[in-house]
Amino acid sequence: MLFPKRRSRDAVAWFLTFSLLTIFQSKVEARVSSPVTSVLVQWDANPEPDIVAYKLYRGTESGVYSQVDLIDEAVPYPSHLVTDLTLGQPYYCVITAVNGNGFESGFSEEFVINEPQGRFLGTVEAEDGVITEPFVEGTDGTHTWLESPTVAGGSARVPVNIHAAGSYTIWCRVLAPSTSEDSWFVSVDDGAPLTFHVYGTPTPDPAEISPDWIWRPVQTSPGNPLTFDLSPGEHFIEFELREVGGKLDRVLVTNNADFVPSGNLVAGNGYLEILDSSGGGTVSVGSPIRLDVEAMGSGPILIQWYHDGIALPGQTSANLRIPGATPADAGSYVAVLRSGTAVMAAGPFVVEIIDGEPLRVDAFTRLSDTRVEFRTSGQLGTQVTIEASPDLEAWLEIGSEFNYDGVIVVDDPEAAGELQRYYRLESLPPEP
Ligand SMILES: [Ca+2]
Ligand SMILES: [Ca+2]
Repeated sequence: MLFPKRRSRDAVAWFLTFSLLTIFQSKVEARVSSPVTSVLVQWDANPEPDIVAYKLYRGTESGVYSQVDLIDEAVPYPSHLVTDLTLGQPYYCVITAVNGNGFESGFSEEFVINEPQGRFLGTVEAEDGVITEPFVEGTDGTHTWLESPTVAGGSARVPVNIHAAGSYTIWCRVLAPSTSEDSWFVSVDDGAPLTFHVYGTPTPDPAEISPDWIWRPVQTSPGNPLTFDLSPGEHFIEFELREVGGKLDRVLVTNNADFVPSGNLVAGNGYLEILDSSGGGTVSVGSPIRLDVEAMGSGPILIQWYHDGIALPGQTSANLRIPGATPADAGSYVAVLRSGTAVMAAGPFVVEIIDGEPLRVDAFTRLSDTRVEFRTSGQLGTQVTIEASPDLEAWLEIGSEFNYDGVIVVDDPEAAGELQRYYRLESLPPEP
């Protein structure tokens, strides 16, 4: 990656090797009112000998950098912990290098840190909220819930932490065995209270009424969950019991409209689910490799892609993209996902690279010893056999090389002293 030069004799000439950054979300703290996060950014050193510092610019809008961190050292493997980021807020960043004369380079290519990946799901126990009477805790020894056995009312103010801006559905695990104990008032962030009938209507079909604990979304008509636009940070959902007898166990928020909770789901800080993954198969040389994984976690999801067991720098999003495939990109890919205490792997995605162009010799060189070099195009990633002949009649195989990059070198000692020598190359298709 090349960077713009400044028009000054003393200017920093610029990185040749700034590769895109490996980004690790190193820690996540949850404060009551403003959860923050830190991201470790690493980059390749500027190879010039007189670099003394780097600057990392960032802002919440692309191209607009409102904050700058000075990294006052130039080490072989520079890195910087960017702190005080709002959870789930993407930051647009560039890096510059500064030399001993105080000259600063142009900007690196812009990159994004702290970008939320995937879908989010959070659960919280109703009884962990701020409770006012006549709500009281009920328990069967295993589970605990909120109820008002004799008189309606009371409130439970339940905090939820949101890691990514989006449109959220609120699900509740409730026991509502009759139409006279199946409704709550619900408000989000002190908004106007909504009437939440568990079955979506005050007069449900009797067949809908469940004698067991069930998950139901906050809805105003059957099968039409309400959605709430929530920003990253802490929000409050408040419940007030509208009818005596209903029981409220836990609350779940998710920006995955397709998610339907079931059973005794407790997400805690370690819920991670791979929703979908795709990619792999046969890719032509020069075509893009695309591998995708979609996941849902109880917190921010961190992703690292691996190729044959080696972590790929910068491939930390849900969508791996390699713009022009080469034979070296063939192999097995895995995405490792983390959310809170949960770790999961997606894949392996097996990628085979094929080159449909016929093999062609573009240039031929006799090296200073007895070796010969062919510069070829087409059929990258195949095995190529090389035969030699003094007279176009008697052919002898002198080598068989894997064609990684089009340059094929083979030793031909019998060519020494010969005035004429003929060669032919044949590509063998990969084993099926
Ligand atoms: Ca009712
Ligand atoms: Ca509970």
